[in-house]
Amino acid sequence: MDRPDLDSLGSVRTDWTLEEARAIFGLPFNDLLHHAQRVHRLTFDPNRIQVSTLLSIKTGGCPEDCAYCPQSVRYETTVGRDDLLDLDEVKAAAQTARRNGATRFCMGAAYRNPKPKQLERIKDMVREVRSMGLETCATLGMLTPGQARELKDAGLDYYNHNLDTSEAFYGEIITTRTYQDRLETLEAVREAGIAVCCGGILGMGESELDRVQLLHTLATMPRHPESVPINQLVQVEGTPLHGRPPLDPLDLVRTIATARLLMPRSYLRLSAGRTDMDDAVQALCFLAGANSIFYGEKLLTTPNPGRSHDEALFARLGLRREGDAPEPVG
Ligand code: SAM
Ligand code: DTB
Ligand code: SF4
Repeated sequence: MDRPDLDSLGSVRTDWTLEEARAIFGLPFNDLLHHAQRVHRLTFDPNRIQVSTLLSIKTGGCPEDCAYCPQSVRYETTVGRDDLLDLDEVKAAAQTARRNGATRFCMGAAYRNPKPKQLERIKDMVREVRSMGLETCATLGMLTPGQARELKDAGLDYYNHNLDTSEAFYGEIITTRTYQDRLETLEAVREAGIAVCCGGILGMGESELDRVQLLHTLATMPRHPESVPINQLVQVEGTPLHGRPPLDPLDLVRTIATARLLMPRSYLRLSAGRTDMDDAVQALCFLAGANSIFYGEKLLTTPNPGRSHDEALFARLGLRREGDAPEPVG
């Protein structure tokens, strides 16, 4: 197996071989964490966490068949079907998010792809949120190159579009759009000059190799995504993936550490699934290089640890939010 020179880890490379990625993933846990934390410190303040807030601007009724998702029309879940929110509702939610210390506001819609009229309204939301001094992010499904340019012109900073898993496992999870469709949307986003937020989900029944392949695909893109969300599957009753065996928390930590080494300058977001993780596991994820979370009581449709819980955790770990003033000295 190609074994990378561990002391040279830390430079940005897009030519990783799959064997190198596997070798990193398979390191003894303590070596892996040591190098991940060492490399993390080359770029980032290890005690700072970026905080984003999510809002579902269009919930439920999605025609796609993503087997993890409670918003698909194909599965019977408790998620209803709402219309696209009004601009005022989005504005109010963004104001609350900003007051609570978020620096980025991410708007999610249960679309396969946005229609022209929907995109017009979403562009107004982007302009409004940006004028409030927040970074903007959206996740709306597939985009054409023209739609990506329109969003960029409206002031969109980030677009979230996940590969979710390896190309090999993908067909077990989604049949209504292909891996290639996803890569094309990501290319359109990159070409438009919007920062890319792209990651995946762990705990869907994928193998260790699938996890390494997902990271390898991300780390061999012509440019690494600026932001990489690592979600733990939130098991929702009524979805096909409900009842999957739970993810081993150490596998989550190992995946984050590998992502940190393969993509040294990307933000790694410990995304969905934190309500099922205890604080010690989250602390290990931060040690492995995770440096962003979603803040607030809710993700899109499922719960997230409350603000007071996260503030207490940050205090216990001596972590500070990006954008907050540094600790006074003396
Ligand atoms: N509909 C758009 C799309 O799929 O591209 C945007 C919203 S979709 C809910 C955004 C991402 O949320 C998905 O790609 C998936 O990675 C993540 N997600 C959805 N349901 C999840 C679940 N139950 N557990 C973990 N992550 C989930
Ligand atoms: C991402 O990777 N995770 C977020 C965000 N991007 C849009 C979504 C998580 C959704 C979890 C299930 C739900 O709340 O519906
Ligand atoms: Fe629709 Fe997105 Fe859910 Fe898939 S993940 S069913 S595309 S909302």
